[in-house]
Amino acid sequence: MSAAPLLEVRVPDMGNFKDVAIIDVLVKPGESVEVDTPLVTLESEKATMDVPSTAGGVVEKIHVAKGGTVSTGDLIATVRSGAAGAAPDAPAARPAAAPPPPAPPPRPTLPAAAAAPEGGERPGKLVPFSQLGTPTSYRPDLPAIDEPGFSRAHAGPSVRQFARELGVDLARVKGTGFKGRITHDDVKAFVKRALAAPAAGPAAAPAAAPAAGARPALPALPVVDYSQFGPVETQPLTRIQKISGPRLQAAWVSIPHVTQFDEADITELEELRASLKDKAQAAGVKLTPLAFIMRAVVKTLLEFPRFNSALDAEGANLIVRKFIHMGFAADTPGGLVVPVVKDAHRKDVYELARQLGQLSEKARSGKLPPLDMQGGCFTISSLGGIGGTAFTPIINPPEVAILGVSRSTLRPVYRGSSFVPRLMLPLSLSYDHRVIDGAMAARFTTYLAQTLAEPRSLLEAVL
Ligand code: CAO
Repeated sequence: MSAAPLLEVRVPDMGNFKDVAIIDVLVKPGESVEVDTPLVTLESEKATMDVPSTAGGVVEKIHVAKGGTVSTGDLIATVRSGAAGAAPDAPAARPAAAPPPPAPPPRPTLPAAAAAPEGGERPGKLVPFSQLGTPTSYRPDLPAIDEPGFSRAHAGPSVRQFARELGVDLARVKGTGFKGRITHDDVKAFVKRALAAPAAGPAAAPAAAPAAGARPALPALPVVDYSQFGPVETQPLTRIQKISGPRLQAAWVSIPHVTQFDEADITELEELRASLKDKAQAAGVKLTPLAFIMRAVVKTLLEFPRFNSALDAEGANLIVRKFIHMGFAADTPGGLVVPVVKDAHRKDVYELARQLGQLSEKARSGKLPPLDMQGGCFTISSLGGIGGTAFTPIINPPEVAILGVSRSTLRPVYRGSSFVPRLMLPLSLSYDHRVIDGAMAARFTTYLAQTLAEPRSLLEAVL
């Protein structure tokens, strides 16, 4: 009677993956395995998988070690066949004496959700991160994931996928499974503890749980060495850009922005402005379109006070302001700044124009004091002097809306029974959708457009 045959288990076809890290070896020599028992866990940058045994029997030798790497066809283990579970048709199990085999046929790759039934392991299935759902670190209620620690954690692919979906850092989870392996239940218990932690007090919180209200870390962007593609020069950001950059990013990430586009017929407004411009200039005032637009926005805000409000810190109440301090974006050599015209609702168009000129001048010469940039209720960002047809301005918190103005153009507009040339001004209103809904935003821009289209009212004295 001959000895039971020695069978080889090799790494199945992994497509383009090479030198994939072995993050766990799940069996030892002398242990019994069945067909499909996971032998090792591999993790590349993009996928994680268990390599299942293709033979049933007793593990004779493990040919790889945790921390090493493997590629398709590499020998993982030799298994002395004859024990329960041997599969006569297992494709990758061959007598050890056989010549080096070609890569075994690839198994079909299933989407992660289909491959991982609740509580069970489905080995050998590549699980691309793109199919893993929620970005890993985008959970305000859980600590950020430490990727190296996550890779080292003793857990199978479906548990890893489950943890990724929930944003759980496996490095922090204590495994209660066989040899300390982390199970689905361990991940669930971790999440329950993390969610209960704030109510239970700081002592019960996970070590690195963020403070209440803390923002989740953003997924990291790749660090690129651009010089590998061609000559480069590093230019530091200006002081203003270094300050405003994180604020703009915070606003962009924290506020659900929607932008409502509209256009106003400012043909008559421009005729009126042209008729007043020289006289105003003689009095030392540059009567630009922005002064009229600001006056029209003040009137519109008085009709729609919600746009002049702020959300309180808890996001539960609106603070509706009874004054209008109007910010306007100014392009300066050092970067974008937002001077604020205080009490804009108490100023006529000439006074607004005067303030715009003075504040712009101070901003461009870098002499704008902090007080002149504080207390804004609503901002106008005008690119009309430069060009463009529309854009999506970023809200300037704690404000809840911002008006973008682009360059006016003379266009044929159908009126009555024919086209007539009209000067049309593009408006782009970005608003915080937590505070303002789309219908209200459309009413706001419609009212504003009508106000701009009938400019006489903009010249009324302000009491
Ligand atoms: N359509 C057509 N022409 C316009 C216009 C519009 N919407 N708005 C202004 N103009 C014209 C003006 O009439 C002026 O022409 P004249 O000198 O012949 O009268 C010319 O453009 C320049 O105007 P201005 O820029 O001097 O004055 P302003 O009041 O329109 O704007 C200010 C002042 C400070 C807002 C502007 O200079 C500025 O800095 N704009 C950039 C704002 C910005 O960067 N926004 C982006 C923020 S988000 O990144």
